[in-house]
Amino acid sequence: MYEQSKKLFDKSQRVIPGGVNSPVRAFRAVGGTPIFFREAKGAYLWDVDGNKFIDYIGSWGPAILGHAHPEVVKAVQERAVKGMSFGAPTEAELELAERLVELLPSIEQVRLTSSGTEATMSAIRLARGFTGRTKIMKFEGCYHGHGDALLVKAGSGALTFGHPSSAGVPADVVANTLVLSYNELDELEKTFATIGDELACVIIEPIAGNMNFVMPSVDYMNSLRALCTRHGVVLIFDEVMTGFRVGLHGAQGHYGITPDLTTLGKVIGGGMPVGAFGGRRDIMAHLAPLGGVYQAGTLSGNPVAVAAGLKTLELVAKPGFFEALAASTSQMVEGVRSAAHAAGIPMSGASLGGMFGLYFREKLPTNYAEVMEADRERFNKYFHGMLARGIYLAPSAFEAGFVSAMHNASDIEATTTAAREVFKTL
Ligand code: HOZ
Repeated sequence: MYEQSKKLFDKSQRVIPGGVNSPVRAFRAVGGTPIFFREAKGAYLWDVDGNKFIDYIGSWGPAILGHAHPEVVKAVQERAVKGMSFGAPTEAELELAERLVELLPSIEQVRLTSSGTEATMSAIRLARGFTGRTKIMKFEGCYHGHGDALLVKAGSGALTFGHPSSAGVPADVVANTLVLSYNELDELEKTFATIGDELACVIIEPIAGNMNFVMPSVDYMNSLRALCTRHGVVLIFDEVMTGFRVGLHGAQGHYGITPDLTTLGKVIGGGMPVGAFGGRRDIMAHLAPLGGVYQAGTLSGNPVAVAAGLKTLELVAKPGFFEALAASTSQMVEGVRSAAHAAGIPMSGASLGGMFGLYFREKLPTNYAEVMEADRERFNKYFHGMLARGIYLAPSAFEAGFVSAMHNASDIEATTTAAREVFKTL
């Protein structure tokens, strides 16, 4: 069934470490051979062996309009023939910046990068430059790209700073990164009471998408905002995943909270490499060339990528877009969850906009420790069962899933039917 993929994977492993350009693609968590894709259109993927799949990864978020949306493709083609990169300002990047400022009122100024990782690294440097403080806080289970200072796991207690979670990251580099439990108010308050005035920033996924999909409580998020304000700490919302995915105004719109800085990526590039960070004007004014915090990029604001992003934002802003997307996403989640229950399998699920999580445990997880309690072995069997029935899910129990505007009622029905069959075998 996957003969060509297997051949390509064997060849790839000779010239690409692990055969992939990003570790989760290697299927290590679920076992088996990664699938090599040939083509994608709308809600569907076709692999090199000719198998067709309904896609619930959507390139890990960007494909909100479905793959190869004709208007996005046209915008890219029209732009590409006029020059692919200038390393100099273009009118299109101004337009994208204006659009982001308009849709996310917390952003007064924004700078474009080429990836979400660059955006989060730069936002942290900026927060440190702005506050003159060194320490930063993040949360267990939140992933903010692979910048050194953020590849850190929790220390032995709330007030112990972290340890590198990757070889090659010196202990010194993460010595100032504090890792707290996600969504645990007591711990947050105690930590702020002790070192709040020493923190440059707190960076958080306001809805976590890298430990599957976890929504913190409203109370927790409001308290986090209030504590940051009281202690002069820059609050960074990492909305690389949630931005223009859970709703037109992101997770910040959902919670009604104004962060000081926001990082973006994925949807704003419409499938091309774009990231961004932006927020309060007084903070952004510390960036070079205005201020002393250096940040740059040859392909930042790349015109072809920006053209894809602008067209995507135009289309997702159409009235009713997110209502329809949210309806099909929750219908799919509900369908799969009920199928599991009917088979006597504990499963919980949640979604917002076009992003969702399903877990093999009775109750929705609220933090990393609870996410870890989900039945991974069962997930792996479920993953392969769904794959064999043409449903392409993230190859890990700890990734959020994504639905596009092109997933129609029969795709959702096919998905729940497949799930019903697979649950009988688990
Ligand atoms: N950062 C993504 C997982 N949360 C994986 C990206 C990729 O493999 O393309």
